[in-house]
Parts: sequence; C-alpha cells; structure tokens
Amino acid sequence: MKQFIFLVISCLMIFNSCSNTLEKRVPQKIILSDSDWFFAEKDSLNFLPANVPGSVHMDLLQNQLIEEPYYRNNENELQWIGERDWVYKTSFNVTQELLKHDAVELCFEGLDTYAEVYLNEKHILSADNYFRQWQVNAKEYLVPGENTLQIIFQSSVQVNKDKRRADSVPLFDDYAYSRKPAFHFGWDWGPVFITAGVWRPVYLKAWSDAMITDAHIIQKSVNKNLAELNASISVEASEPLEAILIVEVEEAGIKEQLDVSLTTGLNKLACEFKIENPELWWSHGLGEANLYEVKTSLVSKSDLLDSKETKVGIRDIKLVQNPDELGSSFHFELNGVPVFAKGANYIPQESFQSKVDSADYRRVIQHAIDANMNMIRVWGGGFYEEDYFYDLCDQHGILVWQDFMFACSMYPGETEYLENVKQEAIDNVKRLRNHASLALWCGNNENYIGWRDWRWPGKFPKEDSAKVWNDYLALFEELLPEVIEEYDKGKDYWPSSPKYGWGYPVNSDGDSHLWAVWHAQDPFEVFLEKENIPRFMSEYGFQSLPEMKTIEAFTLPEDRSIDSDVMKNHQKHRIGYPVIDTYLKRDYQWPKDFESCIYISQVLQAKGIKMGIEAHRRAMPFCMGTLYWQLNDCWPVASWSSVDYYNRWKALHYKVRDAYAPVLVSPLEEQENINIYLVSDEQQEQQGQLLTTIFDFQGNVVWESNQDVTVPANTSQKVASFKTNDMLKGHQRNELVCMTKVIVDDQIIANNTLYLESPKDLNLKKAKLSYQIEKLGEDALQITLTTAYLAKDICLSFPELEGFFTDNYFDLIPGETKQIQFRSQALRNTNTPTTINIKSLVDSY
Ligand code: BMA
Repeated sequence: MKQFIFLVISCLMIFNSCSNTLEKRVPQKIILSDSDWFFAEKDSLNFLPANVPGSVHMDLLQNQLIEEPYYRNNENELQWIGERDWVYKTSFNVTQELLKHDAVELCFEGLDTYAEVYLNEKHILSADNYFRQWQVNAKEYLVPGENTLQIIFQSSVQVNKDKRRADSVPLFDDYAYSRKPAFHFGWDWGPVFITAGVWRPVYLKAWSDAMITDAHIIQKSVNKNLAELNASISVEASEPLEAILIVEVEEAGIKEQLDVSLTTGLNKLACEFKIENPELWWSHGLGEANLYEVKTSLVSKSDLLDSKETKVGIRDIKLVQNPDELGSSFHFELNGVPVFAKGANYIPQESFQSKVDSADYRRVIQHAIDANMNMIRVWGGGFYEEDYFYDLCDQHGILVWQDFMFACSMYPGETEYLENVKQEAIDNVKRLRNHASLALWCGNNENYIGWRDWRWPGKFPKEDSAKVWNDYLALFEELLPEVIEEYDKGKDYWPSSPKYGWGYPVNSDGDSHLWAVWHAQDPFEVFLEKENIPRFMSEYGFQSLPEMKTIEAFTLPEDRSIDSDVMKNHQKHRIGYPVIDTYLKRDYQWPKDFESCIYISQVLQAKGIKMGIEAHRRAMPFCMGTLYWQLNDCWPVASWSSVDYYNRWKALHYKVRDAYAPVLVSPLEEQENINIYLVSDEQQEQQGQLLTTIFDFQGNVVWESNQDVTVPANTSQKVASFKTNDMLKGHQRNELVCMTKVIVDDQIIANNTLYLESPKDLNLKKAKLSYQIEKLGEDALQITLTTAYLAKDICLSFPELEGFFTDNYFDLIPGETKQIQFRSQALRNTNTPTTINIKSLVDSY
C-alpha cells in the first residue's frame, strides 16, 4: 500500500510545484490517509490509533489487542471481529484557500464494505461495495479549520445474513450478497477473516475551472507500420471555458493540439493521432514490452489546468475462436502472432491487503517472469488488483486474464444489486482498460459450470431455479458484456471460466478447468488422455506443503505433524491431506517423518503438474494455453501454490520454469515406443542436435542416439520415435533413466528426463554426493555437486540461511557436474558456510 501513498504524495508535490504560478487553477490533492485516524468498536468510546489504508484486524493487532492472525489457530479466536460494527474517525484541517476552489471532492478509492460516512457529523455517503470508488462533493460540508470525518462500518457477516433472510429465493452462499472479496469468507486455501476499514487511500480533491477525469487511449488499428490511436478524454468543467487539449507522445515526436469549448459538467473530447512504425508491445518471450508515455494536458490561455500521463503499449490483442475441423480454436493472438499462454492463476497476496507493498508486487511478478510465464489469471474470488500490479504486467509483458469478481456461486439479480455491480464494473474497466497487459475480461469463476454440471439447480425449488438462472444471464450475458462494449469496446469478454470441466469426450472449444486430478483423485496420467486436453486449460493443480521454515513461522514444535490441530487448520481443503496421501501412496514410498512428508508432497506436486504442462504444450496448436492453479498464497498454508506465502519456491516452481522454457523437449513413453516431442514458442525455426541417452544409475550409457533436428517455430512436433525394447538392452526398467537434450550452436537449449517406472519402484540407493562451496561475490555462493549414484529430486538447503537456490529439486547422474548458485543478502554478515544439507528421494523413507 505504501507505494500508492508515495504516488499520491508525489502527485501532490507536482501539483504544489506548479501551484506557485498557477495557484488556483491546478487540481490539488489532500491525502487524508496521512492524518491521525482512530478506531473503536461501535458504541464503545474507547478510540485507539488506526492506520488508513488498513483494516480493523491490523489495527487491533497494532494496538496489541489480538494475537498475530496467521499464527497457529488464532484465526479461530478472531471471528468475533467480523461480526461486530466498527467506527473509524479522523480530523483534518482545511484552508480558506482550498475552499476557494470551484469544487472540493472527498474521494475514497476503497471502502470495506458497508460504510456510512459522516463529514462534520452530516451523513454524506452510504457505501456498499468494496470494489468501487466513491466520490462526494464535499465543499458544502467543509469548513475552514478543523473538520471531522467519521465512518461507521457495519458487519458484512450480519448484512449478508440479513439479506439472505430477506431474499425471496435465498442463495446458497452468504458471501454472494455482498460485493466484497469472496475469499475473505474463507476458501479452500484461505482463512476466514472478515475485514472492515478504509482499504485504499482517501483524499480531498480540489479543482477549479476544469479537471481531466479520464484519459482513454483507444487503439483503433495497429500493425507494425502504423498505429491509429484516439485519446478519448473526459473533462469536468465548472463553467463554460475555451481551452486547448494537448496530446503528446514524446518518444514518437507527436504533439497534437485541439481547441475545445468546454461546457459546464462532463465534456467528452477526442484527439486522433498516428504513430508510424510503432515499437509494438510484446508478451514475455515474444519480444520487448515496449511502452509509450501519452501525456494529455488541458490548457486555458497560458495556464495549465490539468495533465495526465498514461503508459500505453501499442499492440493488437484478441481471443481467436475460429471454427476448425476439431471445433473452435481458443487462443490469444498478439500482433498477429498466436501466443501459447503459459502461466498460473493468481490470488490476493494477503488476507489483509494493507500488508502488501510495492516490493511484494515486484516479487510476485518476478516469480512469474522467472518461470517463463507470459500470462496470469486474476481469479474472481479476490479483487481487481492495484494499478501497480498491472503496471508491472505491462512492463514485463505478462498478459492478464481478468475475471470480474464473482466465484463459485450464484448471485442476486435484483435491480439494486445489478446497478451496484454495473458501477463496480464501470469503475474497474475504466481504471484498467489502458493497460497493454489486459488481454481478456471474464465474467466469473465456475458459476456456469457449477450450474450446469454440479447440480446447483437442484438446490432450489424448480420455479426458483429458473429465476436464479435468469439472474445469472442478466449479469453475465447482458450487463457485463454491455459494460465492456461501452467502456472497452473491442476487448474480448468470456462469460465464465471454464466452459468445460472434465468428463467431456472432446473439449473442442473454450477453456477447461480439469480437476479430475485432485478433486476426483484420478491419477496424474489422466492429464495425458486426449479427452482431457482442452483448447485452453485455465485451471488444474495439486497441493503440497510449504517448506519447514514456513511451517516453523506459524507453529510451535509440538504442532509440527500433519494431524496436529494447527496443521489441520492451515489446510483448508476438506480432505486435503488424505488426497495428498492417496497420490503419495501411488507413486512414492511412505515418508519416514514430517520433514520428509513436506519434501515428498512438493516433489509429488511438481511431478504431477509438470506432466500436465508438458501434455498441454505437446498438444499445441490444438491446445493454446495452460494456467495452473495457483501461483501464490495469501497466508502460510498447505495449498496448490508453486510459491509459498514467504516467497519460497516450492519444487513445482522450479519445474514450471523448465517446463515453460521457450523450447521444451518432452520424452514420452507411448505403447512400445519412447517418442520425443519438441515444442517451441520461438518465432524462428532452429536447427540443432537431439541427444537421447539411456543411462543406468551408475551413469553408464546403455543406449544413445544423436541426430540432427529441426526445432519448429511456434508449434509442437514429434521429432523422434525409438523402440523402447531396443533402448533397454536387457536392463531392468527400474534402473534406467532416459535423458534428452537439444543443442543449438553448442548451447543446450532444452533438456528433460524420463523414468520408465514410478519413483517408488526405482532401484535407488543412498547416493554419495560430493560438493564444494565457494563464495561468489558478496552475496552469493557457488555450489558444485557430483554423485557416485543417481540422486533423484535433490533438495539443497542451508538451515540457518535464508536465500535462493538458482536450481533445486533436480536429478544428478554420475559423470555429470552440477553448478548452482545460492543468493542471500545474509552472506554479507556471515562466514561462508562449509556444509550444506542435501537430501534426495532415497533419504525420505
Ligand atoms: C478452483 C478455483 C478455486 C479453488 C481451486 C482449488 O475451482 O477456482 O475456487 O480454490 O479450484 O479447489
């Protein structure tokens, strides 16, 4: 949150520096988040210091009235907070000067959620939507000198209950009644913390004459020779005024000027301009994410009235659904190039959003970049993310699949509710539509499939179920697409993710969430079945435990076993641990202790999801996207994430990085053969060598092949097929490994490993690993490893040192030397460690 305050303050500084010459004219912002805030339970007079932006939970914690919410089972003790009403108040000074402006607005960027706002004891606003921005003309209520602001937050739990009780057709989830992040009410990876408070900045905005309220940079047509753009500018004027609108794009040498006659109220201005030979915006892996800065200024005579800067990536993005012989395609096309989407589903980073700062945003996007992703899905049970999140996606070429905030439920359809949603959609579409990264608007998460496949209609009497379905249609098939049509015309809208679950013979169009793995407990191998490979896989996943250091942070030693109450509470899926056990027993030996259990759960998760990713990529161009569930966590928990709450990469994230590499070599045993597939997201075909070797576990070559190979551009191809029996040369399958490498210009551009038996049946032995540790600069170590026997899923750690291994959870074969770096700031203040913890699969049972 800090960066937003910083941003607003810097805007203020810019305004102030101009205001020496243009005193009355330029808009001013007075940040009220900076003043002293106090909070209390409603009807108590015990006001205590509070933080804005923030939440009641964090304020109670800061005042030492509650324990750390994520620790042990504290969640259970804190449910009372969400059931009570809370009051926030502040006072602030307003100058005579400020009140001389034509308008003074009180702006809330986010209120959580049912809020009655009083300015100098006058009721000025009733808010009822977490996702909306609220503005009130405050001038008539403000006085020179001290002013008071008081906000009463009603318990969302109570409001939901009341609304459900009063509903003629009560819906099955209370949370559906409020426009508040669904995950606050608990999810299968998230705790129940029903927050209240001022969750985004609040400020006064004072302006005279005219103010730019919005700059929408519409990309009318884009190709590599020419971009035709339209700056659609909204200006609020307090009186009729002659002015000049200036649109500048310095990098492109553009400066357009337009004389405009403003009328009182809202004015819609348009300024068309062209950029020749634009530097296009590309997603990660395809090219540079070029951005232009478009500056819009409004000038009257020689005075600057207002200005706005917007970063624009020039690109043509669309979702292509063309009929073909197998159904209909479902892929994103960027500047005419079909993009295979590689990414993950993203959830909010915290249960308490005020804990998230700009460094957290940079970190999470960096995890995506480091794992070769080019798309993130912002899932519909959280919230429309901060501007900074999308700025980072713009800068780094991460496409965003953006859900509207509806998940796993049916929602009301009353006029008042729909009007509230409409305003929410307008607020957020207008806020986000300029972002180059924004690729798709999606109506909801799993509401449609729930209704169609999960027997939701049966939850209602027949006549009522018709109403609930009609309400669905009104919201997702009418209201939301209409908002997109009006406010972000041309951007694609997809009513619900997914179109298909599993169990469909051929998913020949749309997207799919495949939960046969995990929820139906089918083996990972179902990922390989043709009927389970959709056009676009927008969800699939498998859980694991976070690493021991993460668990230590929320437990006492006596909690550190799977069946402790604390570990059970940090597992939110009903049968989470038993499901992990089921899969574990299929493929692994039973772990000997809790630490081994953590380790195996990660290795297992990585194995399964890697299988899925490779199957999806091999199926290119039939399948054109894979977004696994889920990238991150909102608290320390056992979950489907690949990076845990403390930013520690699980085994999965390393495997994802490899499986999402631009070129993938994927060996697969199919019937009698081992087939080698090459998948490339590169735009150029490449020539190289394909090396396929069968080793025994002592590192002896049993069989090998070296052939010239063409790495195809932007597609998948089977490039070799070998008879398995010929390759084994009479050896046992459980003591062999097949390693494949692709070499282009003496560089290994892809490699991969295939075992012929399940890990539990492999003839593994205690591996003798040798290592050397050397210091590399101030804050890195180089670790060199060799082994005398095949070591599988090697996990390195320094128990006392926090840091990042450039590779981990890898296999090592005799004859190979592996070099890894370990990066840690802590190395600046410690001696170079001489020992390192190394374990591999064989050590876990
Ligand atoms: C999908 C998601 C989430 C959920 C996940 C794991 O259905 O949309 O609702 O957390 O599965 O169960």
